[in-house]
Amino acid sequence: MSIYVGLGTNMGNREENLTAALDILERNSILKKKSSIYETDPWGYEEQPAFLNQVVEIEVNLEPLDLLMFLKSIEALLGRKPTFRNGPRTIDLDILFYDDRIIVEDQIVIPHLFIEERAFVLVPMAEIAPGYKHPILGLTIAELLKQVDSSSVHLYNPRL
Ligand code: PH2
Ligand code: MG
Ligand code: MG
Repeated sequence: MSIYVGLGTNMGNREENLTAALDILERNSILKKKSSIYETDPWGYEEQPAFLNQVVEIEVNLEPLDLLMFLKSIEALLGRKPTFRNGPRTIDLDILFYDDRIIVEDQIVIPHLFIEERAFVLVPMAEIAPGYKHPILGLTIAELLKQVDSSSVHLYNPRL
């Protein structure tokens, strides 16, 4: 089983948001791999603070839609308020991939949209799963990463 979840945050104490989300995730699933934390320029809507992004691999006994509901409940618990598409958020938890499943429904789209354009997803995911093949595009994460500009994604070191 290979489920990849992307985490993003650019409001409040960003590090604490990641830690709190991973704590809850860890208590309800098996956390198999965890990327480093990256600080990334906002993508899609640029007039907002920089994000921290991370990707984890989990194992969990939930079907995609149930996993989505669970992730949304974590977002709500951590105080996420609705904003707008690509807008600022306390914490965002996205199912990037669920094994090699392809799901396109009103409530859920897997693989997550635009992964191939988002260095803030590809860089952290390449750290933990470079060989994972995108089930629609047929290219690995490492191959997709080569095709994007990742200059706006920096390893995060809070002591700098
Ligand atoms: N999430 C978005 C839109 N833009 N940009 C960065 N750098 N990181 C994100 O997590 C992010 C974004 C929508 O979820
Ligand atoms: Mg998102
Ligand atoms: Mg989301």
